[in-house]
Amino acid sequence: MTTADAISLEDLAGARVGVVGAGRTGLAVIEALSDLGARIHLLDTRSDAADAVTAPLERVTVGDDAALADALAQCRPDLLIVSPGVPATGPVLRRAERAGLETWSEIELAWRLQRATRPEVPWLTVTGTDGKTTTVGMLSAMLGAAGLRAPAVGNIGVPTVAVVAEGRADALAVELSSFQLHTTRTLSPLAAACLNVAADHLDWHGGMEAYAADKARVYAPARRAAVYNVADAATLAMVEGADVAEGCRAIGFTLGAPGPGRLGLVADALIDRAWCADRRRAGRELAVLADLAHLAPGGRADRLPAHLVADALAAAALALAHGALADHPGAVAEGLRAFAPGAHRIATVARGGGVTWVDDSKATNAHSARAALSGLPEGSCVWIVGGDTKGADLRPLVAAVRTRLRAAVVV
Ligand code: UMA
Repeated sequence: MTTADAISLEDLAGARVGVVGAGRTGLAVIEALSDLGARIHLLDTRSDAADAVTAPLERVTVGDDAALADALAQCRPDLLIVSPGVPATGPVLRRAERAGLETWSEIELAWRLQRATRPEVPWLTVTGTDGKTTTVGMLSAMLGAAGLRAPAVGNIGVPTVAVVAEGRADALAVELSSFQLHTTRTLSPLAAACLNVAADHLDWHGGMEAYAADKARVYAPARRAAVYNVADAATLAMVEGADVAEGCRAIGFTLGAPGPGRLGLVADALIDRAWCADRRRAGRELAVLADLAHLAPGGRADRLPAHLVADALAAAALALAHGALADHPGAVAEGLRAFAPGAHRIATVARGGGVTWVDDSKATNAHSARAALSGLPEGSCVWIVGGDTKGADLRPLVAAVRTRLRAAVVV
């Protein structure tokens, strides 16, 4: 990839910008570019792409990505903005790289727009193989409990650039996928977290190393906090190798008792020993497991899947980086109580006769699907599951969860 410093936002007026993909991301990008006065060339493999778009643009529709790469060479844009679905190893990005064509993600555009319009609005960013969506939802709820308008945006399904263009948020809780990070260059979040790294999207990135390298981009350059998972050494290694801003702190979260500089769990309490004044000697209680009980099977805090507690600790570590929480000590607990997970994600949809029906048909990988069932007793679950395997081997997952299942409905 090229470095993304040659073109600035001001240069976009009158510039030729190629937009690849007219999904949720591409449509939001087109709208923002149109406001900036760019000349838009939309490239997609679908002929009905962007039918509803009213902004003036030139459409290029071709049969496959190889033809898309050829079309790109013909329209010779000054800048390319790619949708997250466009693979790093595919012909479009390969061709752009060979041609030295500057390439941004929608996130890169959104961040530049943020800096140009309301630079005081901080971003708190979350990546990781599992738990991103839950964590940004919890983070948004905690910031909301402190009185901030802080929507959850990004890979969660809400294009960030659209929310930035509206200009109404006080802070953003941004879920970032490795796809989005791959072509993001100048982002500097207030606080950033990588929750964990397991094999996922290997076909898109071309291997585990490339996938992890894109995930690690989340930390560069974080300004106040780089949050890592104590149980996943790869995330700490990412923080240690990251080019964070001067004064940025590394903060760990753990399901064990936290030492200084960490958030963790002591009995049923979520404890902060990173942000509180007395962190060298003691910690402070942020919330208790009962604040998460509504997320557990049967509403029982003792059946809470461990990964949800980890997500809550990561969200708290990020939220506390925002100064607003200093004046609202109860915001972490209040946010957790207010948090409701999205549909189709580890959602208990029915219960009866000792059987729990769990809808996890939006599980985006085997690892998170496995975590979803960890809190259930043996033989008690009808599991509605689906998604794209994205090159992963599902056999270990099936072996690990089969004893918990009564049946599976595979979508
Ligand atoms: N297209 C091409 N050529 C390509 C790839 C795509 O022409 O090589 C075109 C398709 O024809 C289609 C459009 O691009 O018209 C679709 O673009 P897209 O696949 O990038 O999807 P979007 O609708 O823009 O949705 C994206 C994210 N999708 C992916 O990362 C694949 C959504 O994450 C995200 O919610 C949305 O942006 C808003 O930011 C989904 C996802 O599965 C939920 N993410 C992965 C995950 O969580 O594991 C990373």
